[in-house]
Amino acid sequence: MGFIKSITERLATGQKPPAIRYADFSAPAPEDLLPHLDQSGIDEASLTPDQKQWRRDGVLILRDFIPDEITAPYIKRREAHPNPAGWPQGNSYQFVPEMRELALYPPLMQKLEHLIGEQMMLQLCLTNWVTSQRAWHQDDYLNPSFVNCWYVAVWIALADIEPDCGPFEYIPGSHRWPLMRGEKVRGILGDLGHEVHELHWPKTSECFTTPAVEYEMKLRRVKPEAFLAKRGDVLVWHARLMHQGSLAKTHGKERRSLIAHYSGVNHRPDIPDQSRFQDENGQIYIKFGDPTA
Ligand SMILES: O=C(O)CCC(=O)C(=O)O
Ligand SMILES: [Fe+2]
Repeated sequence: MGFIKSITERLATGQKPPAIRYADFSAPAPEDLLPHLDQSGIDEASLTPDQKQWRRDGVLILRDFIPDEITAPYIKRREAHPNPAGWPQGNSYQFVPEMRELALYPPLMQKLEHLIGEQMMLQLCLTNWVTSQRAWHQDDYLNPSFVNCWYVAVWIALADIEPDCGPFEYIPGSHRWPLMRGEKVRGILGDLGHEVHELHWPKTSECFTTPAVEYEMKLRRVKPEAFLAKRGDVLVWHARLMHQGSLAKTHGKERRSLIAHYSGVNHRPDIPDQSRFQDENGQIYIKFGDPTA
């Protein structure tokens, strides 16, 4: 069976299958544990246009969504940062109110709740103004496995995002693919003799996840789309959406954005109440480390 399958695939893809395949580090998503919009058999007619787009594509694109006066304070603060890579820590929003206010913009938070079905809380910001060069992955695998897609991320454009800067790329509909599992990826990495470092395993494991995902894309005959944008445009993406920070065609070209990640308030039993803080609008963010700092 393996031999015939591999010949058929080789004819379909023109390529030898990689030794490690997508199925080796993914699993069917446990449907009864997923958010409502990920369930099969829901009444499509009852959904809003935003929910329909989410269910179909795994993204919600909100053009011209954040007014300039809301992005301005963060842009000013970020421009003044001495490090061209921005803040190195993912929890920098704890110490930078301008970042937190942008990531917790109430109309955006309402959209997230509308898609996921519960209030979302901020837990990570990426502040680099060049591409992350993170190869294909679904974000859910970065979390404990009980999170099961009660997680979402947003890409907020802060200037024109052009094709050669290494834009965010995604595969529409890939939020219905099997779910990448962190423990499976770490298991394979260890078996291959690599160190499974607490922070670095998602990057180290790209040596086998990238060829496996690229092969899977060929088999499924799907092509990525790039998020080209203007200041104030937002792309919200599903925790199971296959995406990457593509390589810049013009090396080092600026790509001004704020990327923010959120978890559902009822799906993080590992994050204690003492680490959850509310801003003046009632939006929740997580403080890591000493919560009194
Ligand atoms: O650099 C990018 O656009 C993608 C970053 C990413 O994968 C993420 O924030 O989850
Ligand atoms: Fe990601």
